[in-house]
Amino acid sequence: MTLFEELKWRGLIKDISSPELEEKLNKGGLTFYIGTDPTGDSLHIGHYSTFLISKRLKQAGHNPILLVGGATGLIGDPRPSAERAMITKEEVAHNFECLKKQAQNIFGFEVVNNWDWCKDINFIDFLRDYGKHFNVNYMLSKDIVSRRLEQGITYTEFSYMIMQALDFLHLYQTRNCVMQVAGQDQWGNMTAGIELIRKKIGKEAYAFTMPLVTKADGTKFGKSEGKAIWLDKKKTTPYEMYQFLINSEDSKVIDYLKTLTFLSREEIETLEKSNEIEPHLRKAHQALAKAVITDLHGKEEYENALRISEALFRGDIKKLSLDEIKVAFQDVPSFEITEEENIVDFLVNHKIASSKREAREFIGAGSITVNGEKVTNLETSVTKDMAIHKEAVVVRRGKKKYYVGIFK
Ligand code: 383
Repeated sequence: MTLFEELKWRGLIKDISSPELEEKLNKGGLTFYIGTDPTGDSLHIGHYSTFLISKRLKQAGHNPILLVGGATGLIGDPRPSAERAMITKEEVAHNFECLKKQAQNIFGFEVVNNWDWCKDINFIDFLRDYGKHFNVNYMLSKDIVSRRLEQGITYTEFSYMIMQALDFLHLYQTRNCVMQVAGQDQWGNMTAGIELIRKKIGKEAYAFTMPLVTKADGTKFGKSEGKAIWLDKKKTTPYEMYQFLINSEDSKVIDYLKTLTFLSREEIETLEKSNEIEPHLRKAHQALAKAVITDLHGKEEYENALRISEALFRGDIKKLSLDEIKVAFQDVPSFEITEEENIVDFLVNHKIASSKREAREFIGAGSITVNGEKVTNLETSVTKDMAIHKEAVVVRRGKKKYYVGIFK
């Protein structure tokens, strides 16, 4: 398989600026860049697939540059929905440092900052040197701008594409960077750069995009119950990421293996068969979680996440450390326990049941477990001695609803 064929097979090619690019990609030796704006203090899983392309291209003999937009982050790439709220310069500077460190850690490439070449461009020069090459009609016809016309777009955001275009020109001139890679939402900005390079220096530059990674219903992939899945393990624990990946839809898991991992075609095709004929084994989902978490956070973090998940699945909660319990249950309702009490009172006092009658019904139906053990006796007391490490009481109501009490 050539590089281009592999990228196609993985579903990483959406738009391509010129058919010549296929041969150039297969040949190797291109310097290219991929950019992100410091709008947050961590990359998230939505960025990850695009950024991974830089690793794939590097392995195939190309030279990646990662751009974190200290200047463009101050302006804001227009979103289809609405104008962005401006973030402060201090916040952009802080986010820049976080993203730079993170990108270097995960990808190991050089990071550049467009602030370095934008900060000294004055307004008159900007209009004369760059603005003059942009016909407003051309700018209005860009998808991202035309979608905003009805509700309006400020001059600030309207100018964004010129900034991204001048980055491409700058990197072309200073680094011989001839290609830009991004997600499909960036097509307009990238082609603006190609045009600028052609007009200003008469050179041909290239770009390709990858399709948006989606869920089965076509919506964006990367959120779990409204929360983004971050690459920073302080914001999304490896356990949370494990849960997110292991719960991927069966119909999408193979796509995610292709875009988010370096597993080979043979390995992925074997998993694809398994996903078809023995989906209950969830081999593809497990391989996805293992590969992504190991690549991002290392083997040990993956094994911890797996251990927590398996302990919860089997009801072996007692084997977990207090820290693991806190990680595993960080999103479930939690409370402090101030005294030992009878299980019925306990369930009512901590709002696990709405009345004593309901509490007795739950227990009678066998739907209450405490630290993995089913409670059947209405006289049971919840004591420090039964708490895990004499501190934690994990209550499960029904199949899925968890609560965690911590003894004071
Ligand atoms: C800024 C200056 C450049 C080149 C690129 C940029 C950033 C770009 C952008 N990218 C997105 C972001 O920052 O807004 N204008 O969140 C996302 N990317 C990548 C990918 C993606 C895009 O970081 O499609 C998803 O992750 O391109 O939305 O000179």
